[in-house]
Amino acid sequence: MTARPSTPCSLTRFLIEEQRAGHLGPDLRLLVEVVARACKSISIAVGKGALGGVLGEAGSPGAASVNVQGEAQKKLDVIANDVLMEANAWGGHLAGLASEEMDHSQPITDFGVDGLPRGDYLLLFDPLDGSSNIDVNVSVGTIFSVLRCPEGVAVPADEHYLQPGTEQLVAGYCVYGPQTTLVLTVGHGTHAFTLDREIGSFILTTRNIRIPEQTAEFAVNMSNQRHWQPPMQAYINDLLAGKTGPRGKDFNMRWIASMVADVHRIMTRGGIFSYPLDAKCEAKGGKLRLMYEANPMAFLVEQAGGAASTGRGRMMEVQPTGLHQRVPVFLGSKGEVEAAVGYHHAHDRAT
Ligand code: P6P
Repeated sequence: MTARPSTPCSLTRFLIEEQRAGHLGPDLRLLVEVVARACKSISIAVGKGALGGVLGEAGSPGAASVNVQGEAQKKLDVIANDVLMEANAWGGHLAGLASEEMDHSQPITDFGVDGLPRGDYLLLFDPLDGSSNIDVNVSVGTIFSVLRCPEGVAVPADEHYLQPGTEQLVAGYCVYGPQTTLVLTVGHGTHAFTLDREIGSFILTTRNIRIPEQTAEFAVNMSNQRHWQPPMQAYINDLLAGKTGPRGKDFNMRWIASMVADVHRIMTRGGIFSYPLDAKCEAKGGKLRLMYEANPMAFLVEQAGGAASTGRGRMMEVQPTGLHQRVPVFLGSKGEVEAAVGYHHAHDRAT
């Protein structure tokens, strides 16, 4: 008998297999499906660009809409946030959700859907990261993280979200680029699913992503160099010295200024991504947000054999103190992250 052609593995089938393997329960599986469906809708909106009237700033002329971060909101920021809110309003899998675009978290009871059961999970997301790139047609993405709602908490408030990254049950991002690709972990490896637009399904394209331990490629915004702390100055100077310096090899640099796109490159071919403390963001604790950017990316990277650090400690062990807390970020190829952390530890020992 000739072997049947292996049918592509859809996200749905993958999640059912993960459920059968005991890696997640039915409610969590359905929550991931809801988020993935929302990402498909966001992908369509992003793909329309100027044709969909979705480019540019949110709000009215002269009265731009600003989010809790103090950043001007793009129309697509608001659209993506609304899509994720609406998708989860009726699902019954959540106890609450939190978004980069909302000042505070929202318990599911605020959604006013009669008889909606309270789920066990807290969903955190950056609905459209890198949105400053939208108007110039550069890849952007959605980042999400799932925590368990603490036992006995009927109506979760911000403090119930303040769990270290090691408590995450699920993390993922969806990058809206030449392909729309969902990268997901439920705690058993990191896997990539590419959207087949003809059938409208995410199809498994890479099972068990492995990030190379070593790299010769770094991603940082070099225009901040004069604002960095001494260990970051020393680290990057040695990368730039290449073969002539202590690292003994030449390095390449990439910076897309869209975290999801930069991280996806690292998932694909290795590298180190960094947004360190600098004199401009030091007072705020950093540029990137811990709960819905750094922690989900850290979970995904660690599950792919990489590492994620604040420069002085494991990212996922940071005890959060605020829903929109910011942190310095080093993530990617494990050997290179360890090298960067080594510069920080050497500096701290010497001072
Ligand atoms: P800069 C996008 O605004 C973002 O939050 C990340 O996606 C990205 O890595 C970073 O900020 C880019 O920051 O200072 O280079 O514009």
